[in-house]
Amino acid sequence: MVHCSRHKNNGRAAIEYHYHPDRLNFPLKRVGERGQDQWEVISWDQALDEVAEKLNYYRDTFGAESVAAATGTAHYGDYTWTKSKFLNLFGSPNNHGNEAICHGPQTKAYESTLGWAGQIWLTPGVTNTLVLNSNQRESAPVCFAAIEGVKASGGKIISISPRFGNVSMLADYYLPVRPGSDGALYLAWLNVIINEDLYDHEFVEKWVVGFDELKEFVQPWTPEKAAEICWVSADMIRETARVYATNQPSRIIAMQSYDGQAPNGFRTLRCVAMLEAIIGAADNGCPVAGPVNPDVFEDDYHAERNDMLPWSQQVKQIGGDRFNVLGFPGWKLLGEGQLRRYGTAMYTHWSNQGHAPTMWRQILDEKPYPVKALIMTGCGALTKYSNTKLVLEAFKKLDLIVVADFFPNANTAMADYVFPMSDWMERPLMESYGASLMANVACGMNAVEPLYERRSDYDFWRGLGIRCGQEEYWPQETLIENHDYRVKGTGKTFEEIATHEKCIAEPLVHLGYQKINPKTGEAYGFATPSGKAEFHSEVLEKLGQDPLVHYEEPNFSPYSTSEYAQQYPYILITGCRVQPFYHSEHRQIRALRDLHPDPIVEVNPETAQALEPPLVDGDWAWIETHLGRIKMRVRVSTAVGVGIVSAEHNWWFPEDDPKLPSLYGAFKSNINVVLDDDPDKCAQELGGYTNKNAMCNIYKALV
Ligand SMILES: Nc1nc2c(c(=O)[nH]1)N[C@H]1C(S)=C(S)[C@@H](COP(=O)(O)OP(=O)(O)OC[C@H]3O[C@@H](n4cnc5c(=O)[nH]c(N)nc54)[C@H](O)[C@@H]3O)O[C@H]1N2
Ligand SMILES: Nc1nc2c(c(=O)[nH]1)N[C@H]1C(S)=C(S)[C@@H](COP(=O)(O)OP(=O)(O)OC[C@H]3O[C@@H](n4cnc5c(=O)[nH]c(N)nc54)[C@H](O)[C@@H]3O)O[C@H]1N2
Ligand SMILES: [Mo]
Repeated sequence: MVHCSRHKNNGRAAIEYHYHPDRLNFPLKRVGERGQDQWEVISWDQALDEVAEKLNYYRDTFGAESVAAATGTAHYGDYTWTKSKFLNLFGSPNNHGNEAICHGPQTKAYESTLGWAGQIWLTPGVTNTLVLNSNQRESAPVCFAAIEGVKASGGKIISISPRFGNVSMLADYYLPVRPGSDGALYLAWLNVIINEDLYDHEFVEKWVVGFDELKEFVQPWTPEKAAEICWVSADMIRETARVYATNQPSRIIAMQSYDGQAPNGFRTLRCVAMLEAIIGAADNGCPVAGPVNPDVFEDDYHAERNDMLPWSQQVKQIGGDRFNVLGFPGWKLLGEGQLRRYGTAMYTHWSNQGHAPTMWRQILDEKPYPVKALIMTGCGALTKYSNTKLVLEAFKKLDLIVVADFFPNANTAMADYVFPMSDWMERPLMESYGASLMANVACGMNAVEPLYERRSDYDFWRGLGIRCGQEEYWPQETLIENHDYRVKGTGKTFEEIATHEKCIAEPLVHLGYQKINPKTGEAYGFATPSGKAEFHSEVLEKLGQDPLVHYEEPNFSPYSTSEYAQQYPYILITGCRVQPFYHSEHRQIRALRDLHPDPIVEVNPETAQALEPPLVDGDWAWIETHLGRIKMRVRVSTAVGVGIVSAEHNWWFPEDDPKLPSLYGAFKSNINVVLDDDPDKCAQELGGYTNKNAMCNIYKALV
């Protein structure tokens, strides 16, 4: 329900997916050299026994922190908290994922400002003005339908994006912002809304900490100043700020366009949270959903057993001390207010991660301690992370790589053990986003029993857990028994909910911060340390981060690195979603691949014409940065502005050679091969690396 393409509603493709001849059906153990595609089929018991024996050995010899896990976006609710629970009980703080560049910056920006994650999806019927990037029809079709609803009922749509996409077509205002510069634009919106007195005085006086400081800070940020930085006219900035503030209720839904920006993503999203607050929209029109009541549902925060990992291990988290808003320090400080207000906090899976780019480097130099094993469930490390060749070098150095997945891919090709996972038709699903972005838990029964030896992520982590001394903590033998246990507070079984309501939903409470807590007789307030909306954030200050906001010129930009820009003159945005695919997935599903056979790079006609030789539609082109080059197929399109290049992400070719150095063509067309992840250039707060505002060269590929 959350990421709409995740459950692949295309019926024809679902059947193909389920019975696909390439599916992983049995556990595999590597027999030849790593990366040579030589395997032995073994039983689950043997595979789990052998992996657990090695993990126990690493823990006893090098410390539990020498075992790390990495995951990606959540498909199935049971792979998120199970991994965190295993790690917490095992003693390792090293949980890695995408949150430095996925929704982490947004989540943390809202948490630090308003106490809980902002909703990234649109609730139908509550909006007059919508501010969006441009691609929801591909990335979030349900949200797109709601956007169309807003439009149909006379609402205003402001699309801010360097790429004119399906949302821009509906827009009343289209702002072709320079990639990576949205922060400057929003500072100018704050300037206009404050100076033209368009803000909610009562809210600001009663509920905001740091308003005067912000007011002073944004004074130099006139629309004229922002216009020079953002490439959007001052008049347009002024007019859209007024529309946003006056044509209420208003929402800003930015999604990965800001999350994927370094160094500004987090700060830009702090501006967004402050804008929602000063116009009086905080917790109104539901940007702050809050969690599902933990008395009714055992949420992920509790299921993860975060109480079990001692501080002495937490401090060993890789990159957690440096990129501390996403690491343990920030998670714990933000959690204090949340526990007070809601009785629960954001779960670690998404909200507390180590820094993957730092981990690859630590695997190679073993400082300050060695990392021996990496377990990946739901993680395309060799497709999704920037600087992918470095990731491969790190893989080669690891003693043990374990991958649980549905299909063979570059990661399984480099693994020592591969576990076959059950798909969404075979697994009783409980999507517990109640612990993060939305106040509901979606439930659905499996349609069929798993084929062959496919099992769930719950089975995988529980299987390892009971072999690593955690038996007493995993009492429910099956996933469905565990679901029953977690929904016990509703007085129903999981199957009853999954068959009838299909959801455990909290009634949405508007202006919940104003409601009186019967236990104290005082208003609940926000889940921040002060109980107010914190423009000056106490948590950020304690973490040594900027407690307010500021804007920095991106590391790679026509302005900040003029020498680099001469060699790599085009601004590169990446990862604009396309409907048949979910990140690296579905390239082997004929029904879907036929819709979109090649990796596409979009180039403006003027840019394409000016190249020597010129690029025409259907050409293959090299995209090059200081890290090398990859090849994609050209679409000449006015959707992107002159000088901007938009490349798809996470491409590989299941039809290619599985062995090294090819690894299913993982280095041929994946834009991440040429994107930088240097920790010194990462965003200070969460360690985000840039995949929305890099620089590149592009030229015709003659072969
Ligand atoms: N089909 C499909 N759907 C998906 C996914 C998928 O892989 N496939 N992935 C899911 C996941 S995990 C995520 S995080 C979401 C992401 O969801 P979205 O954020 O909607 O992702 P994109 O499609 O990348 O859209 C980003 C938009 O931002 C624009 N953009 C790029 N750079 C900038 C910039 O600097 N400023 C501004 N203002 N705009 C910019 C791009 O032109 C693009 O239109 O999608 C989810 N949905
Ligand atoms: N250049 C660039 N790179 C990007 C992005 C971008 O916009 N531009 N977007 C980034 C973002 S926002 C994200 S979220 C990441 C996505 O990164 P990932 O989520 O890691 O996506 P994939 O690379 O598709 O790898 C996921 C793997 O997990 C498997 N899998 C899926 N669900 C499950 C499950 O429930 N259990 C198990 N065991 N396996 C499962 C899939 O088959 C697949 O092989 O990519 C990031 N990378
Ligand atoms: Mo994401």
